[in-house]
Amino acid sequence: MERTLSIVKPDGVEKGVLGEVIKRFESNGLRVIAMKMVCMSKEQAKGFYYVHRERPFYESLTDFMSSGPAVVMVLEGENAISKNRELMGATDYREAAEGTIRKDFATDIERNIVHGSDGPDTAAFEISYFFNELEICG
Ligand code: IDP
Ligand code: MG
Repeated sequence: MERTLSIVKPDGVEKGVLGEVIKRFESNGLRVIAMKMVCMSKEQAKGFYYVHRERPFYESLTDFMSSGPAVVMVLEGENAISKNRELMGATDYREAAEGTIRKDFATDIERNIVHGSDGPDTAAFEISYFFNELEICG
């Protein structure tokens, strides 16, 4: 069993695809073991995406992530990290495989509906960024 952090980003909440995204997780062996809606400040978004601080899109990305409500979740399942990445699709929706969340709902490389941890270390950091142990029902 593995855990990963998922975020339905502000564009996903705005577009009303929250339920559809969760449905895809649940029907593909990923269980939601923690969930809440958050309105990140610019500073909180910058802390979350600190790894990207040198990238040209850092300012714009953190403006976007702090622009409205997002839903953060801990998903648990077998190979949860790679399974979630597979369901999400490529970062750029134009390169995402058919049937993936980004292919189906994203219309912009930055506003791409979902976030998912990319490895065990980032999953541990990202889960602890939003949740304490009491909030995780694993
Ligand atoms: P990922 O979300 O698929 O793991 P990362 O490379 O970790 O992709 O990038 C984090 C986020 O930054 C992306 O999900 C997207 O919102 C944004 N992003 C990545 N590359 C670009 C870009 O070239 N232009 C604008 N935004 C980008
Ligand atoms: Mg990433």
